[in-house]
Amino acid sequence: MTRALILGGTADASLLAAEFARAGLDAVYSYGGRTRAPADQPLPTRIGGFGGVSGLADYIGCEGITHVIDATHPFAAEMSRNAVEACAETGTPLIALERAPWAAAPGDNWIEVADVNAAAAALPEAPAIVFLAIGRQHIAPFVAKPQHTYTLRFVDPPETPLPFPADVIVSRGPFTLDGELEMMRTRGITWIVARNSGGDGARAKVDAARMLGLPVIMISRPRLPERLRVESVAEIMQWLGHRTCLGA
Ligand code: 3Y8
Ligand code: NAP
Repeated sequence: MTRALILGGTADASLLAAEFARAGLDAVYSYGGRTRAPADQPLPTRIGGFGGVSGLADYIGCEGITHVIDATHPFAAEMSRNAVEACAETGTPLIALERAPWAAAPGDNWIEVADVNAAAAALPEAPAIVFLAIGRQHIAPFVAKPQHTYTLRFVDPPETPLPFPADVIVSRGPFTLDGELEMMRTRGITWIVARNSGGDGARAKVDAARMLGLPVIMISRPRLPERLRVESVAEIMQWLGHRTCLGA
């Protein structure tokens, strides 16, 4: 009898949860507890870390989990690594639901960098108006470039003082092209820093940058251990041996 653990926190994970609920499958949806009011899911939901690899392995055993689906964000590297280790330890089948990275299209002006430190280093020396579309957790490296005017975008209002002066937009996405164009034009944005999240939920800023001819410092994804990986909910359901209404 299938009992799945969905490591969630993305739009794709929400689509998967809806399909599980429609199919009446037994599953638990898991958030890391990063945001104040995560979206409700149509499945029993847990919020918070497991306590590393051992905590996740214990959870799998105690909860009788038969399959783990890692539907976390491509930059949630620690969670994904822990899932690979805990599933190997417990002999639990694991699959990742992970959308393809965005690829630069004609007209894009991307500077691809390996991580957020390289992204800060890639900004120009001359003062610029920078939209940091990388959330709240990893903005400290930009302290090194105080000459710029920064706009940040967080899911929740900041609870602690920012490490540098910046204007904060509070919005959880998904974002629209018109909304991104409007924001960039009214703020006179000249540079954008983004993670290569992939998917549609945050793609609009990349399309808006191309339309406005703005450079994007694009942070490449962290390397993850080898694991079975698909890009669609239908492939997950097939993997579980369930036919779906998604035409699989
Ligand atoms: C808690 C769940 C949905 C899901 C929405 C997707 C789309 C919008 C793109 C920008 C970039 C960013 C950020 C982003 C995207 C979707 C999706 C996606 C980027 C929620 C959510 C949780 C989180 C955690 C949050 C991080 C932050 C990152 C904001 C819910 C809304 C910037 C990633 O305050 C914090 O600590 C926030 C932390 C991890 C990265 C960071 O370092 O700040 N996501 N985002 C999940 C959990 O607790 O397990 O609250 O409902 C989910 C979504 N975020 O409902 O359609 O599917 O990718 N999320 C990045 O750099 O790309 C926004 O502003 O343009
Ligand atoms: P991370 O750095 O990879 O994980 C750090 C620790 O947070 C994990 O070791 C685990 O703690 C806990 N954790 C993370 N995701 C969890 C989940 N879904 N359920 C239970 N515990 C979880 O994670 P992150 O990058 O901060 O991402 C946190 C959440 O936000 C994930 O759900 C992710 O899908 C979502 N998200 C992240 C980004 C991003 O840019 N990183 C973007 C959009 C959405 P323990 O070790 O104690 O188990």
